Amino acid sequence: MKILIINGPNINLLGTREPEIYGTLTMQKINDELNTYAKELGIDTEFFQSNIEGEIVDKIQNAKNDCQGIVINPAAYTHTSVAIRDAISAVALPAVEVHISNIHAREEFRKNSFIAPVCIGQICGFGADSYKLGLKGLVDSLEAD
Ligand code: CA2
Repeated sequence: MKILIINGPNINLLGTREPEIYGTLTMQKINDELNTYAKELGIDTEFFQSNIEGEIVDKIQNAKNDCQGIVINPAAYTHTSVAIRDAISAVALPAVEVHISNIHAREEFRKNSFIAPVCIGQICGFGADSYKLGLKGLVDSLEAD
């Protein structure tokens, strides 16, 4: 089983600013820990980060070829992107939306997600652990099918 892990805009800056909201771990450290966890679950992963909406759409479309599911932190595109939502719908791969912060406890504009309705679930508010929790939920769901 191979799962694609997607991170959206500015996630590559994690660990440099706003540690009170996003913690102190860098994206590379989060990915390294998630890769170790994925090995414990017995699955393969591919990591992708982009600050460009169209690149994320292309990556989701291509995932159909060799991945069984997607864990995605769409970052700011969560609240704006019909294109990423449509791409997830189009490929019909199970996806889990994850966020480091609790988007429901922040500004009003962060409470709406264009992506969550086309995902099998959403995990937010558990810091870097949100990725592990999202991956576990996705893998369990795939194995149950
Ligand atoms: O909590 C999350 O995971 C978010 O997806 C993070 C996004 C934000 O736009 C979403 O509403 C919630 C922001 C990504 C990174 O932003 C940084 C800001 C300052 C320093 C480093 C990263």
